[in-house]
Amino acid sequence: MQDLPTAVLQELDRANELDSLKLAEKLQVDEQKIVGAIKSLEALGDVIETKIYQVKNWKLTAEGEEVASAGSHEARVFNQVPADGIPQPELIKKCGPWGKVGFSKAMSAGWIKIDKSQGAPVVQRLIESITDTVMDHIKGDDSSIDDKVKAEYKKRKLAEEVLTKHYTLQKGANFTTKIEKAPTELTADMIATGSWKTTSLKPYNLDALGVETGAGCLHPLLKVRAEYRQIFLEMGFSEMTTNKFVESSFWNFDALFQPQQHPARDAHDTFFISDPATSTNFPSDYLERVKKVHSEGGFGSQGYGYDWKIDEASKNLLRTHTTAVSARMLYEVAQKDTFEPVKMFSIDRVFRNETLDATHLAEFHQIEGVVADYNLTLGHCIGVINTFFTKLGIEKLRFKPAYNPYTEPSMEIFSYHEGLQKWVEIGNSGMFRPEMLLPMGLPEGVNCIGFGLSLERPTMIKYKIDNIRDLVGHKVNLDMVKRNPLCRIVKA
Ligand code: FB9
Repeated sequence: MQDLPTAVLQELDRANELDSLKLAEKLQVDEQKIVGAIKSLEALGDVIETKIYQVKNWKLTAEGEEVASAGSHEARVFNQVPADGIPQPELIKKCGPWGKVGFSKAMSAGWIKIDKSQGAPVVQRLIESITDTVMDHIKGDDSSIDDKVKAEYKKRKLAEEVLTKHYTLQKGANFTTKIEKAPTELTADMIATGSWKTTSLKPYNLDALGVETGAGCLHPLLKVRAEYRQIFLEMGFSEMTTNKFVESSFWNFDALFQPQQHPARDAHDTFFISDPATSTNFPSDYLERVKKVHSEGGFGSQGYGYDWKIDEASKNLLRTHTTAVSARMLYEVAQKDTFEPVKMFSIDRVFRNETLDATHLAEFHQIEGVVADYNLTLGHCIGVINTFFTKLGIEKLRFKPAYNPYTEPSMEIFSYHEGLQKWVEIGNSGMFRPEMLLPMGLPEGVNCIGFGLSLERPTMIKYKIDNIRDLVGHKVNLDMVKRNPLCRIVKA
């Protein structure tokens, strides 16, 4: 069985001129296959000459097919009206989804009328019988339909005019019925025998798209995370280990001097774990110092003066911030024989039982930077944050006093958004309290600054995504993940 391109050439050799539609009928193949063969012959260069022409075809829609088989909507309504009439509500109930259109068309055609002389509306026939011209037209040859009538049927979505492309073929300057597949590569044999001198290699098709790799793709969040991670690394920060999504209330709250009555520790804001519900393995001496600083004070603090309970601190939860990881890491630093300054960062998922909306889910990725050293001040905190955001291309920052349970002073970070022409909050920061640092065992005089922001907010801005559900979750369009551009952050 010869291949289709060869069959086309032989037909052309006989006929001198061909039409793709007629040829498809003659060879009993789908016209698209003929078009494919024509394209491959065109690529051989001047074997054939082609011209494209368009044909407007009258094509019935699904509703048009239904009219062709069951009659027009108006005819079907008319046929439901008996000679002695029918109450209008009964007629509507008897008709299908086509009843409304059919009723109005039958009324405007003068086939039926509504008789209210007896009170309730009754539909009566105005003529004995009808001719269903619409069905005849739809079933028949469209060339007999007047353009105005065609426009009406298109408006009623019974049919549409579809443009189809077809080809006429003629013999080209290099016409031949024998296709020698042009070789696609230069072989050692060609070079050795010299046959390359007389062989015409198949020209490169530089317009051909590459074969799509089935490789995986990085989610936009992970692209932005990589850029932020790079900025921290450039600033000499090392990454904290953040693989514990389940954390104890002790490390998530108590170690941060967040009192046990704090509203954030309520189930309305925090996801508590039922199994395992509690943790019990805490450094006992450290735990006692935390208990004391909460209940009695110490380290220069008056404390909160409440009865601190181990049961509360033992409750397991999904960490509400990566500051829980910072607490663990700072405690590790404090256990070393001699204190060495550290710069640490984390970027990972945190979970909050919050009200969901277009930009907030019950989880997000927190970005956090922490620096611990002797004699750090709020000025250092502002300086580190300025450096971090300047590397992101954001220079106009403002700091506004704020409150966090574990930092004092605390500051919200604002940046001027040129597009919105206003200051927008881009993060939070502060100096960790001595009630947090000293019970850990960090030396007097060691201060610790911290700042944080989310990963989702900058990612949504970067990729112009308005609804967080288009970025994360089960409804995400995977094509977005596949096709979104590289994340290149302007680094200062
Ligand atoms: O990310 C936030 N906003 C933001 C960040 C970046 C951005 O664009 C990039 C610069 C180009 C645009 C916006 N925010 C913090 C501010 C708001 O979006 C806020 O509505 C949402 N916040 C989250 C928490 O909300 C419940 C963002 C998240 C957040 C808030 C605070 C911290 C971390 C994340 C913190 C902290 C902290 C403080 C002191 C010490 C250590 C950590």
